[in-house]
Order: sequence, then C-alpha cells, then structure tokens
Amino acid sequence: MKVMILGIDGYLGWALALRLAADGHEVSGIDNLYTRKAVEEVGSTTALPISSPEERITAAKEVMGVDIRFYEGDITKYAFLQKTIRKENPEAIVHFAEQRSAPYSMIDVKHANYTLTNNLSGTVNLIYAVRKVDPRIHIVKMGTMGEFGTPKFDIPEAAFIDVSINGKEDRITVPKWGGSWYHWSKVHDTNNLLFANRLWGLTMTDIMQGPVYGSRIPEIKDPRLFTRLDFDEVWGTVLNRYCVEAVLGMPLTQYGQGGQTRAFLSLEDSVHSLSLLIDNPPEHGNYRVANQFTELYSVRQLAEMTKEIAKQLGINVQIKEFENPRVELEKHYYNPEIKVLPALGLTAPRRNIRDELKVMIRDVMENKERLEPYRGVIAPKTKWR
Ligand code: NAD
Ligand code: USQ
Repeated sequence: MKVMILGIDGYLGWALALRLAADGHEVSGIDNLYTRKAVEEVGSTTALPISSPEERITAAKEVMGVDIRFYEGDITKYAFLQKTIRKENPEAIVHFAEQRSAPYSMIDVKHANYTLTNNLSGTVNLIYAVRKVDPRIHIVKMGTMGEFGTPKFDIPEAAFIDVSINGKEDRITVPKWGGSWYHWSKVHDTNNLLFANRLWGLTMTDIMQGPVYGSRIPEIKDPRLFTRLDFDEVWGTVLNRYCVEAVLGMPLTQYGQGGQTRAFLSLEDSVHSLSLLIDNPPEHGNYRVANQFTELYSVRQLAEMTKEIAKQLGINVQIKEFENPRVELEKHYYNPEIKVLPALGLTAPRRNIRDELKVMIRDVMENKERLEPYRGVIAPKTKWR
C-alpha cells in the first residue's frame, strides 16, 4: 500500500516509516523539522543522537534496502500539502504533524496560539486536500487519550453516546476535557474530523493514544536509524524522562502524589497498532475511533519500576515528589474501553515493560557523557498557573 506520513521526522513518524517500509509498503512523508528546532529552543536535545532526514533515508536504504521519500515542508501551507499528496497519490495518510507537547503549549500566549493554530489548521488542510485529491484516502489521525481527561465514567471507544438530558433522549459527542492547550487542540481536531466525515463522507480513523515509551523497534539496527528520544521538562514524556534521570543519577521527577494514571504503550506496540489500523481500514465513508494503549500505570508505579530496573543495572536512584506544575487530579478513577485493536489482534503487549526499560536505560547509558550538560533542563519549570 502507498502510505504517506505527515510528521515523518518525529519520534513516532520515523519509527512507523521504518516499520511500514520493512513490511513492504511504499512510504513517503512530510515534515517541517519543527520539533528539532523547538527542542533546541528550550535548551535541550534528543537523548539518542539522530541523523538528518537525508542521512536517515540513505541509512534505511543501506541497512534495510528500502526507499523512503521525504518532503521538507509545512502542512499548514495548503498549496504545498495538496500538491505533495497529489504527487504521491497515497491510499492512507497518517497524520502526526502537530505540536505534541502539553508543557510547550502552556509556556505563554505565543506558544498556546502556535499550538492551536498549527494543529487545527494542519488538520483542516488535510481534510480539504483529501477531499480535493481523492476522497477515498484513509485519514489515520493521531489524537490522544488525553482528549478524554480523567472522568468518573468508563471512557467509551466511540464518537457518540446516547444520553437523556432533562428527560429527552439524543446522541451527543463523548464528553471530553483536555488538560492543556495541546490536549484541547486534539479535541477540536476531533470535532473538525467528525464534521468533515458528516459533510463529505471521508474515511477516517481517529486514534486516541496514551503516552508512548521506549527507544527501539527491531528495525533500528544501526545508530543512524535511531528515532528521537526527548527527556527535558517540556518535551520528555514521563517514562522516557525517568530513564534519563536514572542514568544521570538524578531523582525521578514524580509530580505530586503520583496517582495520575495514564494508558501507556511501548514504541513497538504503537507502530504495530498503527500498522494494524492502516492494513484494516474502516468501511469507506466511516469515522472510526480507536483507543490505543496496552497497560494502565500510575506515574508512581512507573517510578518504582524504573528504580527497580536501574538497580538491576547497578544504578541507585531516588524517587522525589516534586510540586506538581500541572493542574490535574493526582488520584482518580480511570477505565478506558479498548476493543478495536484487540479485535485486530493486539491482545497483549508485544514487549514487557521491564525489558523495554532495561533496553532504554542501556541505550541512554551509552550517551551519559553527552547528556551531562543538559541536567538543567530536567526539573519541572513550566507551570500551568
Ligand atoms: P514529534 O514532535 O516527535 O513528531 C511530530 C512531527 O511533526 C515532528 O517531526 C514535527 O517537526 C512535525 N510537525 C509539526 N508540525 C508540523 C507542520 N505544521 N508541518 C509539518 N510537520 C510538522 O511527536 P511524536 O511523539 O512523534 O508524536 C506524533 C503524534 O502522536 C503527535 O500528533 C502527538 O500529539 C501524538 N501522540 C504522541 C504520543 C507520545 O507519547 N509521543 C502519545 C499520544 C499521541
Ligand atoms: N509526569 C510526572 N513526571 C514527569 C513528567 C510527567 O509525574 O517528569 C506526569 C504528568 O504530570 C502527567 C503524566 O505524567 O500526569 C503524563 O505526562 P507526560 O508528560 O508523560 O504526557 P503528556 O503531557 O500527557 O503528553 C504525552 C505526549 C502527548 C500525548 C500524551 C498522551 O507528549 O503528545 O498526547 O502523552 S495522554 O497522556 O494520554 O494524553
């Protein structure tokens, strides 16, 4: 199948490109390299050094014998996006190309507006470009489990629910409650996708994914094929951060009481799930929601697990309760439904989280000296209020 990846230079985009190419798909992608620049903007870097897009593509050819086509450009530029989609004529487009950090969106009004503008206009451009070029293209849009927030009800894997309001029955969209401007941008995207589906019958999978962890998939056999791995307080996600903190001998940054529970998955499970959803599209004209995760953990449980694995590797680390910089519940109910991916074959994690932690900590240990100067970007500084 011909698949185009928007955001191909990112953590998930590059890993998915390798997986799809290895599986025999014809892969192309677009990226404006914004994440590379924005991570530098906050004084940080990727924990594992990454090659330029050109070097990566050459390495993929040499190591795996695959051709991946790369277009540098910004998907908020409609003419560029439409022209590139027309040229590639893909059957599926995976849309990752958004500002993906919650803290980055909370820095100030400029960063909030950048996030909302970039994310919403990129998605609306994609909708219009697909409608224009070929409405049969399957839009595989990456949303987030964080669109739902942490409600007291079981989170449905659906776009609509039946309700009774003041004694009258109707269907409404599933209630959402984002925890940052970033998370709200994904909620707004979902509404826009639903509207486009209703207007023009475009075929879509809207994926609600939890935080991803890990540094490897089997295709990463050469350091030139590494995908990025962020760890600073703005761009790093919790478990990836814990691993770098452990290697640097810094306390693990548990925010508040640590009861915040999220729906996690490994990088391998993320690209595997995406492959399943691409290979098995919904009926033409349908909008499908897929919750994407394998296991629920609190951030305290993850800190304890990281401490245990680091100890096995000869590193003693402490867990420190930091004053929570975010506005969020630190103890709450959390029970998301998941049935689409299990029906396609994802019935259990393909990687054991403790094994992945070991792999990730070892990968980061190789880079310890390089990362020493970045100790200052770890402690939480970006505050929600
Ligand atoms: P990332 O920042 O590493 O990748 C996103 C890529 O999109 C970057 O390379 C960036 O340069 C590019 N991009 C951003 N705006 C663009 C634009 N206007 N035009 C072209 N390229 C643009 O992030 P990631 O971790 O790979 O996340 C990918 C997607 O998955 C994001 O939409 C994110 O919100 C979502 N997601 C990520 C996680 C996670 O834990 N990493 C979890 C759930 C959902
Ligand atoms: N947290 C800590 N310590 C840290 C970092 C985070 O305790 O050092 C806590 C946060 O307070 C939060 C939880 O860990 O409760 C998750 O935070 P995170 O930074 O790992 O993830 P988040 O900001 O939610 O965003 C990430 C990705 C985003 C994706 C989202 C999935 O950056 O793109 O959408 O995970 S979800 O969390 O399901 O919304």
